[in-house]
Amino acid sequence: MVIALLISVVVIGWAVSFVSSKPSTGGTAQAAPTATIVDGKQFVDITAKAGYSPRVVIAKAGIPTTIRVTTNGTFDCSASVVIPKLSYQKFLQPSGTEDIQISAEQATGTLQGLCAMGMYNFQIKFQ
Ligand SMILES: [Cu+2]
Repeated sequence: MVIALLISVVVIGWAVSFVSSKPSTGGTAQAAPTATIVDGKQFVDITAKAGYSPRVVIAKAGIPTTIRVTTNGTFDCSASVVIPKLSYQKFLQPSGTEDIQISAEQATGTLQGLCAMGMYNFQIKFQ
């Protein structure tokens, strides 16, 4: 009796964890936009204005990538982009586009970009 109860608790616990973990992984993959790939080159579009959007982009690892940051009347500090892993730091024009080139070797793991003050951020997840 006790053993049967124990087994059912374990089975229910396993079923609950399986069911609850499945939508969360599927959910994040669907929610985050993916990078565009054209002729073997990858493009990640980020808009900088009062923060960054999208906040998370899923990209393919190991291929040359261009991060294209677009400003459009951006007078807040999201125009000053810092990408610590690339030792990249630049004040962008209030309106325009800035291409940040990443080599295939650099396109790995999670790349985080920040405003100069660190209050806004975006992530590119290479996978
Ligand atoms: Cu800031």
